[in-house]
Amino acid sequence: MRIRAIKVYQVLLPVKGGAYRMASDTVQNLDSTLVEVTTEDGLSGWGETCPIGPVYQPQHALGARAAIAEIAPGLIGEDTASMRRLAKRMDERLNGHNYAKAALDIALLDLAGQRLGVPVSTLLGGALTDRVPSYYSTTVGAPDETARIAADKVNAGYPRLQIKIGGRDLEQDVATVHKVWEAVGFKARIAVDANRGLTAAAALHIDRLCQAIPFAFEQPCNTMEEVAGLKGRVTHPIYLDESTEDLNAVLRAVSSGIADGFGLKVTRLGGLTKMATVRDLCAIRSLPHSCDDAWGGDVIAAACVHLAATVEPRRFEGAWIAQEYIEGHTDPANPIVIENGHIRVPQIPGLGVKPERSQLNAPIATF
Ligand code: 0XW
Ligand code: MG
Repeated sequence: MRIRAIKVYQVLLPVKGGAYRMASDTVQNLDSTLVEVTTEDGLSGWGETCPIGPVYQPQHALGARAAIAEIAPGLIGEDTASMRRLAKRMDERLNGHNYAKAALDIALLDLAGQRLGVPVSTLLGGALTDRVPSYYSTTVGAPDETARIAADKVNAGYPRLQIKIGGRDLEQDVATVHKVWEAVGFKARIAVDANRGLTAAAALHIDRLCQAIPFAFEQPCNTMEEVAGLKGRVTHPIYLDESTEDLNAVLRAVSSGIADGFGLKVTRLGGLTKMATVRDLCAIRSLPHSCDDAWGGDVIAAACVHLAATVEPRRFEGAWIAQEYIEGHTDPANPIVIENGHIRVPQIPGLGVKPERSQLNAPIATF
């Protein structure tokens, strides 16, 4: 079936509670881009990409929309039967810009699932579970308050926490990690995420001053080279997040042994098809990883959850979705929600979510 139209929508997602603080940036209102790909028989597939502001990573909302404008006209009239041909077509229109191609990849898989009558998880190789664990990610905050929130979230059923540090005094970061550990202990797995914000020296100090606390140290420094320099000098396992800019970066991190695991973003890597390749690469070396995106509503949440369901559970570090930090849903009829720290995998054909028209403004572009 051929593609008849691609519509682009902008959705603003204010942060519940006002602001989400990371070492690299504080965000208040996220700018999400939804794509609706319609085929000649009237079927629609949805995709989404929502970078967490323009500073967290090189990807940003206006860039996504500019890239989609470059790519989309070249997809009109194309047959949706071959995902590989459509990916090639996207690459012929624009070099790079994986995060924009990701929205289209997700929409095309949603279409394929609906057409074949299977959930997207089936297209990704098949689900191993019908309910995936999530994790709670704190904002950079005062040690006592962060520990209180951490304990609450563990009591609410989250099996894993990601504690944000960085962008402030070392003393505060070290105190936060200790207080969280005192509050939750072995009741949850812990990642400590500095979002690129530490110098190698600061990362070495935190590692030493929190020696006995079992956490994964996520993206402590800005570049993969800086993180590689920590290897053998820190005792905590190191996970990469922002440095996984594309499949080549992941391949490099896996093959060189720089990373002990990953915080992965579906859109940064180029969508679910590329994310499935990363999942399989990680499996070869028994590497744990999450399945997240930077931000976004129900469409990107559904995409993360479908892929999450296909990951070997013993290595799965959780699917992070923005639901705890946003009000409302783009699909109030079938929202993706966290219940007891876990998320049910949609069982209906395609992604299992469809933004409700009344929740959307008019398209900002139509191709
Ligand atoms: C916790 N996250 C998945 C949400 C924000 O985008 C930051 C991110 C991370 O792990 O860096
Ligand atoms: Mg991270």
